Amino acid sequence: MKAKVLQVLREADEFVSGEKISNTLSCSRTMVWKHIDALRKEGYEIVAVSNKGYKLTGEINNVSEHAISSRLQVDSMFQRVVYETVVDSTQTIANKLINEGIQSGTIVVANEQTGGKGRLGRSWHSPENTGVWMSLILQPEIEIRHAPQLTLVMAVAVVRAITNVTNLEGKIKWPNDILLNGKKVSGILTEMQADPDRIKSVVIGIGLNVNQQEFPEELSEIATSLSIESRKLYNRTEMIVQIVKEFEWLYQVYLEKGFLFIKPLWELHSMTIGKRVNIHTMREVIVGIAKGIDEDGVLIVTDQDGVDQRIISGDIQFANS
Ligand code: BT5
Repeated sequence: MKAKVLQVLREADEFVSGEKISNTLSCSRTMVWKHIDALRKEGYEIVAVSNKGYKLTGEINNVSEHAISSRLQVDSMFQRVVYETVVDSTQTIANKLINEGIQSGTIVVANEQTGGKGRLGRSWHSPENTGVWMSLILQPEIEIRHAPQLTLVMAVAVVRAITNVTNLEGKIKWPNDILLNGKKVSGILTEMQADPDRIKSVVIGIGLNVNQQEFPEELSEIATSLSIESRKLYNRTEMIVQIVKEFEWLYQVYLEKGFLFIKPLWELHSMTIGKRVNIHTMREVIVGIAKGIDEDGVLIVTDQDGVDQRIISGDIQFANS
C-alpha cells in the first residue's frame, strides 16, 4: 500500500488531496497519512499544504550520500559525504569527525537538526525534509585572523547557487545572512579549531530554507524559504551540489589569489553597503553608514563623528534613513 501511495504521488505532477488518494486506493485518510509519514522517514520528500494536499517533490530528496557524491565532480575537493537523518547539529558532528582524525574535504548533511546552531549560542530552526543543513570541513592554510573571510566566500557561493537553481536573487547582509525580499533565507556559521598561531580546521555550516511553507511564529516575520518566494518546490540535492560546486571554485580563487578577488563579487551581491546601520557588537552599538568591506573582509562603518570604524563581527540593523 505504501508503494501505491508513492505511485499516486509520482504520477500526479501536482498536489493530490488526501481524500483523492484515499478514494483511489480505497483506504482511510488516516492510513494515507501513515504511509506518507513512513515514506518521509525513508527519505522521500513529500510536502503537505493545507487545502491542497501532498506533493512528492521529485524523486528526490532522497538526499543521500550517494545522491550527493555521485553528482560532485570526480576531482572534487570534497570526496566524502556523511549523511544523517537526524542530528543535533551538523557542526557538532563535523567537529567530532575532526577530533577522530577526519581531514579536509568532508561534507556533513542532515535531513533534520534538533539543536541547529546560529552564532553566539542562538538556535537555527531546522525541520525535517525541508532545508539544506550542512557543514563543510576544511583545513585552509590561512592566518587565523582571516578565517571570517570564509563566511563571506561562502555567502557568495550560496547566493550564486540560489540563482543557478531558482533564478531568485539573494542579497547578502553582512556578515552571514542571505535575504530574499528582506527576509532571511540562509545563514552561515563558521567555526574553527586552532592552535595559538595556526588554524587546525574550519567548519562552515550552511542553513538554507528550501521547501518550507511556513515558519514558527517567532520566525514568521523574519524568515522565508525559496519555495515561499517562488511558489515552487526544489530538489535539495541539487541545491547542495550547487552550493558545493560554487564554493569550490571560489575557495580555490580565494586560496590562490586572496580575498581581494572575492571582494567585488561579494560587493555585487551585498545589500549592506551605503546603508544607515546600527551595528551591535559584543561591546557597543555603533551608529553610522556602512562604507564597505576592506581587503580583509572587515566591515567599515563611518560613525556619527565621521570616524571609520572597523567591525570584525556583529549584527546589523538597518536604520530608517
Ligand atoms: C546564523 O546565525 O544565521 C547561522 C545559521 C547556521 C545554520 C547551519 S545549519 C547547518 C549547520 N549546523 C548548525 O547547527 N548550524 C549550521 P545567526 O546570524 O546567529 O542567526 C540566528 C538567528 O536567525 C536566530 O536567532 C533566529 O532569529 C533566526 N533563525 C533561526 N532559524 C532560522 C531559519 N530556519 N530561517 C531564518 N532565520 C532563522
